[in-house]
Amino acid sequence: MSQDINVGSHIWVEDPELAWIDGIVINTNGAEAEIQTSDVRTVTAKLSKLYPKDVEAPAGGVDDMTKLSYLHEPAVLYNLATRYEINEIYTYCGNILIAINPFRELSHLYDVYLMERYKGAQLGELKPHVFAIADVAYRAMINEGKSNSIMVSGESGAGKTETTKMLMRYLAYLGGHAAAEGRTVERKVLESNPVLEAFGNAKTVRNNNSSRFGKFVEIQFDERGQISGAAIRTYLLEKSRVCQISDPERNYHCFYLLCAAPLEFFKSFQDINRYKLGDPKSFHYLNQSSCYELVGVDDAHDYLATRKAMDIVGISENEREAIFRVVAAILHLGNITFARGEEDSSILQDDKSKFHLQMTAELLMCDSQALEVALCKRVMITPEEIIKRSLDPLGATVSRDGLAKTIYSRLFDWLVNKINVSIGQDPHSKCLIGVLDIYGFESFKTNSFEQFCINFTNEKLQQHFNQHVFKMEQALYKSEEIDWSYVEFVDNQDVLDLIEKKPGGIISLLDEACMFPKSTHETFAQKLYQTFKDHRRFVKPKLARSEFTVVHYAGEVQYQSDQFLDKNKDYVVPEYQDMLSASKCSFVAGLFPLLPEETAKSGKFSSIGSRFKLQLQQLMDILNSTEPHYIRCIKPNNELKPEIFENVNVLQQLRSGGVLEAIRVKCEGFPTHRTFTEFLNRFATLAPEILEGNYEENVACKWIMEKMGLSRYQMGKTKIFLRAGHMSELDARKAKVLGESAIVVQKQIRSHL
Ligand code: AD9
Ligand code: MG
Repeated sequence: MSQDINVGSHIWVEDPELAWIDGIVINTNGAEAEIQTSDVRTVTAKLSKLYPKDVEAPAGGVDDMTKLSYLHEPAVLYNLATRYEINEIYTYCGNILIAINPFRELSHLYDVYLMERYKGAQLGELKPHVFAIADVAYRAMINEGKSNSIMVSGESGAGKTETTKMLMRYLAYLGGHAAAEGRTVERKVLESNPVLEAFGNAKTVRNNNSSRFGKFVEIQFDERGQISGAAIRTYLLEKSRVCQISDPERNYHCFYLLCAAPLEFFKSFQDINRYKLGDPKSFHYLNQSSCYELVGVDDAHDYLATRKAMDIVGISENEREAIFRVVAAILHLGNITFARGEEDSSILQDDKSKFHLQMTAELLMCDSQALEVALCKRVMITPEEIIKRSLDPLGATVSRDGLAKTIYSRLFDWLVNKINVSIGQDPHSKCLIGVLDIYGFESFKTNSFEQFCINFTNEKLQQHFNQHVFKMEQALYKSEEIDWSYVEFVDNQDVLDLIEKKPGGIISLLDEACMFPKSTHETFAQKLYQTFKDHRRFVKPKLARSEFTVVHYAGEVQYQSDQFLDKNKDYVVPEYQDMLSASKCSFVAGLFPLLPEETAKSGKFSSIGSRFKLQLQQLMDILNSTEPHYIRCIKPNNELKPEIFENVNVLQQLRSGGVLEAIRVKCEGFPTHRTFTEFLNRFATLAPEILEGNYEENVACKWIMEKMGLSRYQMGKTKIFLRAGHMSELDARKAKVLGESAIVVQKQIRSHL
């Protein structure tokens, strides 16, 4: 870059606060330049670190990064910031959509009128939009008979879930049964969102409506392009939130909804007295934080809305009643406290605890005596004998929380399953569009097993993105022998090996540790230190006894291993299992189906990490069989407020989402390629004369491009490679030619009549 920069040049220079700031070079001295910045400071910087600024850039920015005259980091950032300022929250980068959270209602952006406009429009013809991406996926599916997927990613609060809902709404609009009323498939698909949000979302410091689970919605279509079924898969619900929250976060929305349930509604069902709820402040699972209400959210209203949505997705009145009864039971369960009994045993602390125990048992319709014993005692099976051991108060509390988490996660799984059964799968569907809304990369002060799994997911998705955008492009260019200077990118296969290789990866070692009774998190960490001491993606932090650092594609993350073993064990205490499967409420009993004798007795632990790895592999298999589309959501600030665009923050997200790398590849490369035959089938109308001559296919392709005045394309061995913008230009010209010939035909017909 630097050779074009002289005194008077408009440039971008690095800035610790703004990431980049524009300025004018006022002096140069060898390899250094003196710059006057636009906020009137004088700074010096290396010439090689400066980037030219496009002074003729359009005032409102460009809607596709590939249209930028200078394509570099500051230009990309400035373009996004400029657009954000005028509420243009969507920008393309080739065919990747970047969506910046407006943190304000932009309802005009999502109305039916706009949906109609995007229907069938070419990508780039209208302003960038989520509808446009959904439309491309839908058209590609219809025209090519191939499944598509749309992957929405970004950090917490970036807008993934909102974006996903827009995508689903648009797909329901395209593939809906216009004339039909009532519980259509698409209506059920859409109404599954508020239901899952009520039970799987919570306020966190990063997002007032944070999804605490990952979600892949597979929408199936029939041969006419109508929605014929759907399947929702969810990943790793954050169970710990049920019994542990920190200020100013909240527990899952459903708890507050139920506490706020309108009285008159309850009276008609005579439930209020049975639930004994009322003030959320009186429940331990809710009062660990001082946040109970959300600004702009009316829990009572949402309670009714959730029940209505539950009805639409096919959850019966009896089931709804049972679901909220279980939710209430969990709140009461959390209020049972223990005191020290004889020796190391524990007893219920006071009358209040007795009352809550009674309430829990009543609501779960199980035996209160059995519940008390199950909470305070544990049966140990050794090869020699069966021992009944008392738990101390701390042990009983841990046991209580374990029960709450198990019941809640079974309830959530039940909801997902019920919704799937109710929507129904179409066994004849050949095409689907998958929409993925999954947690983005996380790096906090303390990172535990959850962050480990989340970041593992992101490594997998990043590899998919890499493979798609980079490897496939490059392999193709290579095989077609076209002129292409290779773009470097960091592959992350080595991190994936570190995490998931079997045997020997972190997950395998964790499973081994969980199976060995004497393991502690410290022995587990020692094993990691030994095994990976020379791995370039693994670091043992100085003075660490049980922490370990993984060098992820998006940065280093230090994990605290102390809860890894516990969190990896998916194990339901047999006493709980027996007690709940004997519940007089068929719904509760159904959440705990009796296990085959051997599984129950073997006490073999099931590994959450390994199961998650398998689930993720299945997800990747589906994604790999589809044509992918990517939406990268960006959170412009951590205050969750409109009009604030934090450069450094945004840049970090562009980097960790692979956007900056993709920009380089997309723009330096050839975003569109077609075989000569495909190209001629599509565009021969632009040069009818070639049909008369006996041209080689590649010559004919060239002819068309030259006739249209397009250059900088490349001819491969079997394909023509187009630069960004070529395809839409050709399509537009074709549409014009076809329009003109249609008018001629119409005129001829009219003159005949
Ligand atoms: V998390 O990983 O589940 O914690 P998401 O899903 O990325 O996160 P979400 O979609 O929930 O974020 O968006 C956060 C909030 O931003 C929403 O509750 C809205 O208040 C706001 N938001 C996001 N996208 C839009 C939008 N397109 N228009 C208006 C939006 N507001
Ligand atoms: Mg979300």
